[in-house]
Amino acid sequence: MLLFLRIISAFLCVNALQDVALNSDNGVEWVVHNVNKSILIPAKVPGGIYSDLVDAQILKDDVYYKSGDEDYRWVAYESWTYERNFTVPVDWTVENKETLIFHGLDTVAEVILNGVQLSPAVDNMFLRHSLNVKGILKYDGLPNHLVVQFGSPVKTALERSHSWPRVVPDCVPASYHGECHANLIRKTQSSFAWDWGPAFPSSGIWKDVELLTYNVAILRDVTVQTEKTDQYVNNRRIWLAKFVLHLEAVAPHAAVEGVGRVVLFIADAPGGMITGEMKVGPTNANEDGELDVEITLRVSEEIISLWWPNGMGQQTLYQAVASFNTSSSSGFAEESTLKKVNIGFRTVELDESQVGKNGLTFLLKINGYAMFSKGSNWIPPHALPEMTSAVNGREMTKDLLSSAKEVGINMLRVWGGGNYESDYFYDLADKMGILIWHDMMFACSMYPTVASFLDSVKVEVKQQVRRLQHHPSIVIWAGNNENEVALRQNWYGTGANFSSYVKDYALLYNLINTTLLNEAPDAIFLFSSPSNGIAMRDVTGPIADDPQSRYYGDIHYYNYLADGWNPGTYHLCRFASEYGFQSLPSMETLRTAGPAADDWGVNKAFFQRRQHHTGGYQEMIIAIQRHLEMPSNTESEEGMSRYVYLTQVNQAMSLKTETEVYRRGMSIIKDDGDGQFLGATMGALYWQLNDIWQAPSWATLEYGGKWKMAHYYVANFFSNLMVSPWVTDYDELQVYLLSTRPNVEEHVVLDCQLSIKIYQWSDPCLLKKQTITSKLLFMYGVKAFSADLETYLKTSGCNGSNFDSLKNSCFFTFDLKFNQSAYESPSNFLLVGSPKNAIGLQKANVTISGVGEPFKTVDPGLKDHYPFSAQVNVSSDGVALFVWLEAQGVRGRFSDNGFLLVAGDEDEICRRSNSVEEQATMCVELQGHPRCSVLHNSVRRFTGQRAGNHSVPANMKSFTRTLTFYFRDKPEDSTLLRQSITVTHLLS
Ligand code: BMA
Repeated sequence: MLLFLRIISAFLCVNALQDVALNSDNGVEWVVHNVNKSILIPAKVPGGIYSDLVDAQILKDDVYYKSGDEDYRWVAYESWTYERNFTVPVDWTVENKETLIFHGLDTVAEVILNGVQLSPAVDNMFLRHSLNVKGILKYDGLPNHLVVQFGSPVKTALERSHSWPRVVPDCVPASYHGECHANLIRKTQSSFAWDWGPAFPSSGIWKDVELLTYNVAILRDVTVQTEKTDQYVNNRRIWLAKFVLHLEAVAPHAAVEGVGRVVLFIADAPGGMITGEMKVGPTNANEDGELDVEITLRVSEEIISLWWPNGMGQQTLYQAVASFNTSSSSGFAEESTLKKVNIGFRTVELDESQVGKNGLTFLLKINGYAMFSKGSNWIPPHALPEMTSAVNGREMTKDLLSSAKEVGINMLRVWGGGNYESDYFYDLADKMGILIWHDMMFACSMYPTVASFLDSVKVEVKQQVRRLQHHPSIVIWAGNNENEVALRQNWYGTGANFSSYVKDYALLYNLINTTLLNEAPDAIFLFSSPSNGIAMRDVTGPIADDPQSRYYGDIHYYNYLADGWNPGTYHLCRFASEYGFQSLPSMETLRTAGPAADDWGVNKAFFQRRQHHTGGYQEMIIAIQRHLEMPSNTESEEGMSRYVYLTQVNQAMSLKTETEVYRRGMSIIKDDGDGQFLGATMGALYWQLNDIWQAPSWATLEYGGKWKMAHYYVANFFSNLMVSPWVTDYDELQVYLLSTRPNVEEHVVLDCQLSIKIYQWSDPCLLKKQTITSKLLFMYGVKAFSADLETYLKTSGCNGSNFDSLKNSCFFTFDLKFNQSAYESPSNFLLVGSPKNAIGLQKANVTISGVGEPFKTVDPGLKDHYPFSAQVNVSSDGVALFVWLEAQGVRGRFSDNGFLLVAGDEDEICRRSNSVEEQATMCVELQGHPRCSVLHNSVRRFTGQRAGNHSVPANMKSFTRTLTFYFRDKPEDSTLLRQSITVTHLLS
């Protein structure tokens, strides 16, 4: 629990380093009360006021239940005081430093010990506060009384809006049902509400508290830069691991004497480790009481493996233990502190090279290899910060990150309106190979530049970067979310004072930039997302002419009015760091929010309140109507359930379409006619991975972790090798074979067979198949096939008197088989017409035909997350589209979902030979099957019978696909899954 471990050299010696936790799990009770003490209840530390009030049943339900966000808002307007008594058992008094350390206080507070107000002031939840208690702390078992008085965060922000210069926007849009002036307080910006989340402006001691006394200096943080050199020993390249041990001395300019050590455990090194040591002093700390000890280790490449992102190689981590021992010649007993970090050897570059007349690439290279960043955006997984901590948020964090890894995500952007996450989060990202693009916590706002605010931000950046820098997963830092584009495009009415806002903008983000680079000289820092990148900042200054330029840096792209299923809606860019579509979470998840029977309906107050994006429901309805049949009634539980399903189909299809545009864009360089080149797209991070509560949002994972349909689609469109078909705006069918595998492997060219299969909506059996032999190139895309769509449909046997009806009669599936057996890619499909216009699209009977007994999952990649699995058969007698299986009440997921179900070549329903006689006989058997109607004449000719008079054997009518269900928990009852699965498809 403590941030560092302690070794007391002269144990039981007084006058030495001591620390003790003051959390509630250490045997002493905290209480919390409001001002007049009408509420006085036990409290948890670390924790938060909403959780305390729920535990004490002052708030009757989970905060997300029904209208909790509205009913419980009073909590945010109160001032809350946390108190406890404690004793210090032995005489701890030391000559020098006695501090009370709060690792996180949310947010504006006064801390009072034994009646004395401690300093410095506390007003930033992202800071660790070390408060001097020397002369105030009582020893020898005497009672100490500790009080933390939080001011209402909402009122504090409001008060600052009166006393500080105005900084827009004043409030979040009314549709968020939020609070005002979040930008004036250093607190999770989305805690005052967002377009996907509720306002729960919390108060509390949300991280650990400890009491620490020492005489000379402690080791606070360790940063490490791994650097690949051009030096060789025995022909093997040398890496440097440059450690900086950040010491906190007892006082500014205090003299420090001692020894810093680093032990890096590498199994193949002689003795299993490499060590380094640095003698210090006596040396004086700086004016902040800090002293850095640098220790550089030389590591031959021979004994290490590189760290790679997910999908590019292994994530090899090495443990380093850094320690600092003060020397007894300083006049005090030795004090020793140590810290463990896992490090990885990898290089990161952001390649911004010239493309065309004006334009730069924006591509990450890891270990020298270009990578396509595939990922999403991370928001706080809960509105209450205490729920996301390393202790309470472990299970949730692991579940969400595992779900990201399983679908091929190799990068997450920790979005700037949320939090700096727990150490646990970044440890997992390191282990899973999920690169982190880290925004600093500023979003969708202008920010103050009053001195106290800037001072606090400087400390925030320094502390957070020192805490996080060693993680190999963190590769990019950005100053904020969308503040540059907001300023350039006058989102918040900054136009009239543009130059003064630009000045303030530069002041804040230059400060952040300098502070970051001071701590992490090799860090990649972007002022904002989106931005034109680093190189262009030298040209355009802090605010680019067009931060959304498609020729530079990253873009955010949203277009809710255009057709999301049409690739022509999207534009090539260098890197899309945000794009997305709303959908609703499952009925099962929505039910946990407690809607009453008459709350169901998108126009009902209950669901209106949860939709914070103005016009969101209507936008989804319009999008659905373009391609699917919208239920006439959304104002009932049944209507909502259909609407939920359709919103998820629309989100999945739109995200698939847009992401495939970016993936094909990797290998496209297209002259836009102006001498500038579009394309060379090297990243797609969709908005957003996870949800904060049960509400409509852009997330692909629901609150609680359940996969929406779109998340199953992510697994396909982020697969390393894939086939990507599309129709150009001049009606050419093009099929790309795409690879995001780096060229590090044995093969750079794979021989493969592309099968293009054409089906009619009226028939689950193949109409025509064409197989093409092609090559697939690693880290590239090749156009393997193109044809005029109209001609292709006609010559394939699709029916239709005009192009539109041709497009609506047939659809395509695509398979890729590799000669090299180690490689595989998922199938893909292409709907050239809209399902609702499809000619002959019929109602298929889709059933769950068998659910097997659960067995232990053996796949090494999945067994930690899903210990058990079971087989599930899905049968259909016709084409079924967007087949959606749900296991209600059982946590887990299917191996595939939301899929297109057609018969395979081998299915009996399609058993045919070239002989017309056999076809005719088959049709007699398959009476009623649509395919047979066209063969009636042949049937009569060869059998002398009318096709309609024969019965069909049951087993010939349908075809079956087997899926796996992966359980999150060990199944208690094997019948539960069987009973819980429901199936929905387009026309069911
Ligand atoms: C982006 C994000 C968020 C927002 C999302 C959806 O611009 O940065 O601010 O939630 O759009 O509107």
